[in-house]
Amino acid sequence: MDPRVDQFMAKIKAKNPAEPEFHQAVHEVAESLIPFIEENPKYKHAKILERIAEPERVILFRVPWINDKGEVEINRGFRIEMNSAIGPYKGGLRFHPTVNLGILKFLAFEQVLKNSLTTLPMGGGKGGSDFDPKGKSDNEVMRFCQSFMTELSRHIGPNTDIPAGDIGVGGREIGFMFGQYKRIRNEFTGVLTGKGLGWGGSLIRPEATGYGAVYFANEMLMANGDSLKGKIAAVSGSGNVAQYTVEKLTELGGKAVTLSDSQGSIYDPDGIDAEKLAWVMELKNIRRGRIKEYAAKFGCEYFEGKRPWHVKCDVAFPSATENELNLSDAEALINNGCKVISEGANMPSTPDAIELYLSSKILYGPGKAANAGGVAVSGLEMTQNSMRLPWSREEVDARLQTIMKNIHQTCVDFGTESGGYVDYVKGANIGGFVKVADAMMAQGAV
Ligand code: NDP
Ligand code: 2IT
Repeated sequence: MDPRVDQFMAKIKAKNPAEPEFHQAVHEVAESLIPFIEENPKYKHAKILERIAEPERVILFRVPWINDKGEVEINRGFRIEMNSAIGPYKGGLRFHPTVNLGILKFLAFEQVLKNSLTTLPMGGGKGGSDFDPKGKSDNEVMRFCQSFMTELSRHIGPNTDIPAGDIGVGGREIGFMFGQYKRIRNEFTGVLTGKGLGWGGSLIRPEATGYGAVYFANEMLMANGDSLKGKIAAVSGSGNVAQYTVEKLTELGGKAVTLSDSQGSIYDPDGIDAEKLAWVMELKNIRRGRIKEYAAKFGCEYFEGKRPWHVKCDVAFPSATENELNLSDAEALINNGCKVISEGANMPSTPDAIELYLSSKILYGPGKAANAGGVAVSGLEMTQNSMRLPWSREEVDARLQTIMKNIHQTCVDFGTESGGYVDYVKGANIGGFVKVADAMMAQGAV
C-alpha cells in the first residue's frame, strides 16, 4: 500500500464516479508509475500522470435505427479521444450491451500505453455502443452501423482518429461503417482499420491479436530457455482473438484444450486441432452459434456457466473480456501447474489475481503488452494505406513478430527486478509511459 497511490486514486474516484473499470486500470498503472515519477521529477512537475488520466475529448451521441419490425430503437454511441501526443487517436470500437463510459475510458487509457509500446506513431482512443449485435439480422446490423457512423464521421478521419474492431465489431461491421463514411465524406481513405483485403485492409490484421499474444508468450518462455512446443493451453473466448490464438499456438507445437463464451466453456483434452478450429470459425463467424455446440459435435465436456480456468494447463490465454479471471481462478491455474499467462483480452485478470501471479513469480504478460499485436498491425494497415501499396503476408507477419519481440524487450528493460524476475506489469506501464510523457512535455501544457 503506497499512500501516494491512494491519494492520487482518491482524486480520480471523486472526479470519475461510478467508473470502477476505469479506476482499476488507472490504479494498476499508478502503482507502477508513481515510484518511477518520484525518481524522475520532471514528469511530476508537468503533472503528466494527472493529464494522461483525463481524456482529451469525450464524444457521446444518440444512435437511432429501425429494426426489422419497423420499430425505432435507440442506442448510445461513444468515442473517447484519450491522448494524441504521439499520433492520431487509434483504438477499437466495442458493440456490447455492457458498454458504458467507464468501460470505454478504461479501454482508451490502456490503449494509450499499448500503442506507445508498439513503437508506431499512434495515440489512444476507444469507442463503441451498448448495441447488442447478438440475434440481430445482417440488415439490422447494417442500419445500426450506418446510423452510428453518420454521427461518428464528423469526429474521425485518417489523420485525426482511426477506429477499428473490438468485441462485437469484426469485418462485417467495419465494412458497413466504412461504406457509410465513404458515402458521407465522398473520400476513400484509411479511416478505419480491419478493412477487407480488397478495399484497403491488411493481410494478417484479423490474425494479429491472437498471433501476437502467442508470440509474446513464446518470447517470455524463450527468455527462460523454454518454448511453447508441447505446452498445453487454456484459452477463453471463442471470438477473433481466441480463434487466432489457437491457430498460432497449434502451429508452434502447443495444444489448446479449452474455449468459452459468455454461457460456458468446453474442455477438449485431445486438443483443438486445425480441423476443429475451422469448424469453430464457421460456427462463430458465419452461423454465429454458441460454443456449447462444439461439445456435442466433438464429444467433449461442456461446463455451463463456467470459465475454463480449472483445467490442467501450462499456459493460459484469457481472450474474452475484462475481469474474467479472478483470484480463485488464478489459484486454480497455479495449483494445476500453469506457469505462463499471456493476455489477449484487455484487463482480463482482477487485481488480486495479478498480485498472485507476481508473488508466485510466474511469467505474466499483461494485456497492454501481450495483445498489442492487433493494434500494431492496424498501424501497419495505416502505413500501407498511406503508401497505397499492400505488403505480403510474410512482410506483415515478420513486422508483427519484430514488434512483439521489441515490446518484450521493453518490458524486460523497464521491469527486471534485482533478483532477475521480470515484472512485465511494471515494464509495460513504464515502457509505454515514457514515450508519451516525453512527447507531452515537448508539446507544452496542452
Ligand atoms: P469477439 O467479439 O470476437 O469475441 C469475444 C468473445 O468473448 C466471445 O466468445 C464472447 O462470448 C466472449 N465474451 C464477450 N463478453 C463476455 C462476457 N462479458 N463474459 C464472458 N464472455 C464474454 O471479440 P474479440 O475476440 O475481438 O475480443 C476479445 C478480447 O480481446 C476483448 O477484451 C478485446 O478488448 C480484446 N482485444 C481485441 C483486439 C482485436 O483486435 N479484436 C485487440 C486487442 C484486444 P459471447 O459470444 O457469448 O458474447
Ligand atoms: O484493444 C485493442 O487494441 C483493439 N481492439 C484493437 C485496436 C485497433 O485499433 O486495432
